[in-house]
Formats: sequence, structure tokens, C-alpha cells
Amino acid sequence: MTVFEGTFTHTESLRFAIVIGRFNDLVVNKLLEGCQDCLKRHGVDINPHGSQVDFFWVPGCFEIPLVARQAALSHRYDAVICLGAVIRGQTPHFDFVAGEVAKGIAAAAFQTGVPVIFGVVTTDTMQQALERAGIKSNLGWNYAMSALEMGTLMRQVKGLGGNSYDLLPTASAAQVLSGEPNLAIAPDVSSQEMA
Ligand code: INI
Repeated sequence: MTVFEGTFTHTESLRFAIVIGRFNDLVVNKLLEGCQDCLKRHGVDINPHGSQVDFFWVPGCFEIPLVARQAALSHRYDAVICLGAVIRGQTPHFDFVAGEVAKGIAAAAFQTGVPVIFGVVTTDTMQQALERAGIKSNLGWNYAMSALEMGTLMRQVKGLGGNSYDLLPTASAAQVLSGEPNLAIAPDVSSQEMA
């Protein structure tokens, strides 16, 4: 038996994309600070002009999945970290935005085979969000830890071989998990067999 686990060392060859929703920027900028601090203290060069981390700014959480998925599809990154803040306040908008960003981030990971970290704080009030973004603890740090762990783990898992998710760009999560072939792009073997 073998145990596979992510590590938090030897990070110099890892590459990350950070996708950030500007909405509630007071909170989001603090999450980003915590995230960068964690990556830096684990040996990652966080300089935007360096080679290890790229930053993608989008208007709000609703736009995060689209960019996260495209970044993952580029295969430049070991993990994509999505940062945002959805605060309930008085608006039903919250439920739509929070639901879509959660589903979209999960789909981006399943469809690409690249870890996409759910770094979106969802709270009832701005006070609660700020508490999670530095007043008490800073969840940005935790999201970076998850990215380090998953990025290093996936390098090991990919080393096992098997089908690449690259071949399944339109597969649903259920298809990927069941191992069902993606008929839209699979080679047409039936016609060859019949010939
Ligand atoms: N975007 C957020 O990131 N957080 C929120 O709390 C939020 N609320 O509540 O409205 C929010 N809305 C904007 C949304 O993400 C899109 O940017 C916008 O609807 C344009 O598509």
C-alpha cells in the first residue's frame, strides 16, 4: 500500500493562479494578503512579474468560475485559488451568487483535473466576513495551504498515469467520476470495427 499526501516543502517549481472577485474588496484584499503571506512563507515567489503566481481580477464572485476554468485549462498551474466574499446583507442576490460560484468552482476542478480552491467567504454580515479575513483569523492563509497541499498531491496522482482529464473538456462531473467516456470527442471506433 502507498500513502499519497501533499507536502508544503520544495515549492519552487509550483505555479498558481489566483482569481479574485473585487466585490466586497475590503474583505477580499485582506484574504489576498493572507493567501500571499502563506505562499511566500512556504517558499513561493509571489511577485506578479515572477514565474510562480499569476493574478486574475474579476468584478465579483459570479465571474470567478469562468476565469478559473480557463486558467486551469491552460495547464500552466498546479492549482487555481479563487478568492471572494459573498455577504448576505439584505439582498436575495446572495443566494444566486453564492450558489453559482460554489457550483462553478467545483465544475472547473472536475472538468479540468486541476485543483481549484474554494476560497470564497460566505457570511451574513460584513463583520463576520472581516473576522474571517484577518480580525480573528485570515482564511486566505488556509486557502493557500489547501492549494499547496492539493498542488503537490496532484503531481503525485498524475504520476500514476491513467486517462488525462485533458481529453474530457466537456465531461460533466458525474461522467468523470463514473469513468464514462465522453462520446462527443472519443474516436469513432465503431465505424472502424465495422469496416
Ligand atoms: N459579488 C460578490 O462577489 N459578492 C457579493 O456579495 C455580491 N452580491 O451580494 O451582490 C456580488 N455580486 C456581484 C456578482 O458577483 C457579479 O459580479 C455581478 O452580478 C455581475 O455579473
